[in-house]
Amino acid sequence: MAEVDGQVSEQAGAIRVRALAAIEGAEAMEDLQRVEREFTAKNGPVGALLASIKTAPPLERRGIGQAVNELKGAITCALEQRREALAADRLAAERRADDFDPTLPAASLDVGSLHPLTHVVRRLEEIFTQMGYAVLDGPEVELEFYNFDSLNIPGDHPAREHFDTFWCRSEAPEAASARLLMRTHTSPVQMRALERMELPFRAIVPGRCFRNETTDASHEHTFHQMEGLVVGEGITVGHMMGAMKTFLRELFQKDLEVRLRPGYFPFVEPGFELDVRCPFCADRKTRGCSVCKRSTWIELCPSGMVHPVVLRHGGVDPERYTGFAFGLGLSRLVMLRFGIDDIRHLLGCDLRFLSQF
Ligand code: FA5
Repeated sequence: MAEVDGQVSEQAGAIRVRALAAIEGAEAMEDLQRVEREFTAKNGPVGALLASIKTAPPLERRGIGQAVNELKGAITCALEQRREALAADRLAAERRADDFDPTLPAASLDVGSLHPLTHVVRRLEEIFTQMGYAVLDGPEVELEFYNFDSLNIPGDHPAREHFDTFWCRSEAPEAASARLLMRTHTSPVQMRALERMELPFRAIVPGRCFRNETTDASHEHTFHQMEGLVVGEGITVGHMMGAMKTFLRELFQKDLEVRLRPGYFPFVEPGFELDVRCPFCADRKTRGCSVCKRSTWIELCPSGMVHPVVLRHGGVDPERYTGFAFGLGLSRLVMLRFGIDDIRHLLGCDLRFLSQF
């Protein structure tokens, strides 16, 4: 062990005696904090001793470092013991006080809870990962190319009118399709997945979308969707129906009928509207309720077989591979699951609403 310079060791001993006496003499937490600051601050006595290392001969430096560490350890230990003793004294004094009533209920803690959207997203992720799906993410500020063009919706396509878009302003002039927008749906992640994922694959994409729409009880400018995409050899509409039935059975804990109606989206062919038998009145004798507007069916999501043009844009050979995609209205599914009658509650940040979950 390196030899400690006698003077340093004397100084360390003196600081230790002073520090321990000051700690022992602290009558309250505030005094103890002051003593702690005084001795452990960089410009305090321990700090000064440590700084002397810089000017000490090389052979003595290790010894000085060791002496300072021991000193720090002794001070920390004494501080800790005094802190515990003061806390115990304070508690004992409170218990002795006349107004201490141990039968009073404890002060309530404000405990947070999960947002209803988080509940449903976590459950859906659990269900779909059990079915072998990957959970993907994509940018909310998206390129026009991914949101529209790559999905077979070029600039002059009338389907663009369906998506009321928030465009991002930019100082620099952009090339066509390099313009930025707030994604209007989770479908752009379809193209990003096709570009990156190894085939075959199954994926879901829960996420926020934005539309420049007038809001009402079932429309928000900011809402959630969950995209689903499965691509491989021999994938058919039958596989899509199977996946939807399975996830609905898991989510609602009962077998629910689904049906397809024709639907149109430029990035699927054929395209469908997928409906589900209303989970709230399917079992009852009197069919129809306010949730399904007395029809016993609820519109669940648009869906379809991925258009060959989209597969080609993603570098996938449509002669060999097929796939299905769906775009679940997640916000509306959450409303259905928890009986919420106005979508604006979801992102309204009202604690009276949120604390119910
Ligand atoms: C689409 O967004 C397509 N990308 C869905 C798709 C994916 C089709 C894959 C085919 C294949 P649509 O605009 O219909 O489709 O929106 C899908 C769902 O999002 C709707 O059924 C609805 O539940 C929800 N949604 C749409 N706009 C809003 C809004 N303003 N507020 C709340 N939910 C909305």
